[in-house]
Amino acid sequence: MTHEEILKGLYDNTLIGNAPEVKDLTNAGLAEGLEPESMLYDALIPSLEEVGARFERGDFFVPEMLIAARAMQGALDILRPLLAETGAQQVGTYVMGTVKGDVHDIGKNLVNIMLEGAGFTVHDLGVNVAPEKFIDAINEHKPDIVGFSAFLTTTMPMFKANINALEKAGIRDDVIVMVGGAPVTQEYADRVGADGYAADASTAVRLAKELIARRRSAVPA
Ligand code: B1M
Repeated sequence: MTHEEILKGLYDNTLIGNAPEVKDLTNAGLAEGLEPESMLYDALIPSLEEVGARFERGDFFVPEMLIAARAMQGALDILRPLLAETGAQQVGTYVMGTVKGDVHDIGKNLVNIMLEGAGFTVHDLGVNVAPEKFIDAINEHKPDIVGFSAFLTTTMPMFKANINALEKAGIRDDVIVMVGGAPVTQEYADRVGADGYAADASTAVRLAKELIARRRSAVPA
């Protein structure tokens, strides 16, 4: 199979949620020397974008979105160690979760993989994470950064609720707050008082490093 055929197969089979075929094609891609990043950004993510577009048009329903997501997760399980394999030095600690009311996790998981690859220790709290759970995890792990993911316009207000909870617990200034997720914008992040926003996983990693460096240089030795 050519690289183009594998990428097209990954796109088409993710779209219809054919998880076994997506797994086989991911393995075939690796065997044929395709870059993991290429499979991700040239096939798997565009396919999920098309799933979302079809859902919006009413051509797909929740079950179709779910099986497409499962097919994507299968590929991510195979690609995860390769995407994270950089041998980078430990650069910081990150607590991450999808906010309360929201069960989307593929984008969050991808950010986690890239953070781990860049040398972060990541404590992933999963999905539908209540503010108290973020606070407990911050108290336990003392991270440099806490990351809130939201993928629905109806769950984005949880950013503010989480930040309010951090303030109430007296730990807002102890941690950098980053936010992200498909509907989030820089303007929204600024409005809720987050310290950083990134539109995708690689920008999230770059920004996380920058924010930590800025904070460390601001603290007197
Ligand atoms: Co849902 N869903 N979904 N869904 N779903 C969306 C998000 C939607 C945009 C589809 C659409 O209408 N076009 C839409 C939201 C509309 C809106 O609010 N604006 C939507 C809806 C409406 C819903 C339901 C309400 C449907 C229903 O029940 N009627 C429901 C809600 C459930 C809930 O959470 N309470 C629902 C359910 C689901 C499934 C469970 C079926 C499934 C999720 C499975 C899973 O995640 N395990 C699902 C899926 C698969 C999608 C789409 C198709 C794909 C999401 C995805 O994984 N994208 C999605 C359409 C779309 O996004 N185009 C959609 C790929 C992923 C790599 O990208 O998530 O953007 P993304 O992550 C990026 C960046 O956002 C960023 O980096 C990531 C990697 O580059 N990023 C961060 C993420 N977190 C970050 C954190 C950071 C920084 C960057 O710092 C902390």
